[in-house]
Amino acid sequence: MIKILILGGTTEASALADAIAKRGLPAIFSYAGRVSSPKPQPLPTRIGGFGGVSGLIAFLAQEHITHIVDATHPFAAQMSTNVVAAAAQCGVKAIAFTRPAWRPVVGDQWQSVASVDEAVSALAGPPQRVLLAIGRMHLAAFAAQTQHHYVLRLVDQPDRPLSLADYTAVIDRGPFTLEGDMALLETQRIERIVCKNSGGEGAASKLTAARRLGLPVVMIERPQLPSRLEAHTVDEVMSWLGDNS
Ligand code: 3Y8
Ligand code: NAP
Repeated sequence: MIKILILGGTTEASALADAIAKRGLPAIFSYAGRVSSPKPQPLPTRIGGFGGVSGLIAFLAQEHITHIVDATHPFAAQMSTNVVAAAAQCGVKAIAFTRPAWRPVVGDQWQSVASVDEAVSALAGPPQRVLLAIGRMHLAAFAAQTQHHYVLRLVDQPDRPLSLADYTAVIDRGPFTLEGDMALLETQRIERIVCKNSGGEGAASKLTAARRLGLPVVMIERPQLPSRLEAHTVDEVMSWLGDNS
């Protein structure tokens, strides 16, 4: 009897959860517990880490999971690495549901960097108003470039002081719109954007807005992931589930 574990936290994961709920397949949706009130899903939902690879393997056994769909974000490298290790050890079938990286088009002024630390070094230079659209987890590194005024886009109101000196926090969750991002860049007088190459639609509007306003973007490229079976559409995942159930 098929039973699916969806590792979520992305637009793609939510779209898949809808399709699986409509098909009436037994499934559990999983969040890491990064934000205070994650989007409700039409499936039984668990929140929090599993406790590394061994914790994940124990969960798969106790819930009789037959298929894992890793629909986490391209930067959720630890979770995706744990999925590959757990599936190999316990024989549960696994697939990643991910989206292609963004590519620059004519008019884009991107500086590609390999990591958050390289993004910090790229900000050396005279004071600017910089939009940090990378969420909350990696902000501390930017305290090394104290000369800038940072505009931060966060999902939740910070519950403790941030380690940056000079910042404005904008509390908002995606998916974002072009008009919303144009307004943000203009009202906050943004001169430069730092973001992750997440791909997908939910975070892409700031790139279109930056192109229109002629703003440079420091683009943090994706971390390396272990090789794995990948799908890019809900239909591909649903047929993989059908073919393998
Ligand atoms: C907790 C669960 C859906 C999913 C929606 C997508 C789109 C909107 C755009 C900017 C970029 C950023 C951030 C972002 C986007 C979607 C997607 C996406 C980027 C939620 C969610 C969870 C998270 C975790 C959160 C991180 C942060 C990253 C904000 C839900 C809303 C910057 C990534 O405060 C924190 O600790 C936030 C942490 C990981 C990255 C970071 O390093 O801080 N996402 N985001 C998931 C969990 O607990 O398991 O409530 O929906 C989901 C979404 N955020 O169903 O429609 O698919 O990517 N999320 C990035 O891409 O750069 C914002 O501001 O322009
Ligand atoms: P990560 O660094 O790869 O994972 C760190 C640990 O968090 C994992 O080892 C695991 O803990 C736990 N975890 C991650 N995703 C989980 C999930 N869906 N369900 C249960 N536990 C999970 O992950 P992250 O970058 O912190 O991302 C956390 C969540 O936010 C994911 O759901 C991801 O899809 C979502 N998200 C992340 C980003 C981003 O920029 N990183 C953007 C949008 C959404 P254990 O080892 O204890 O099992």
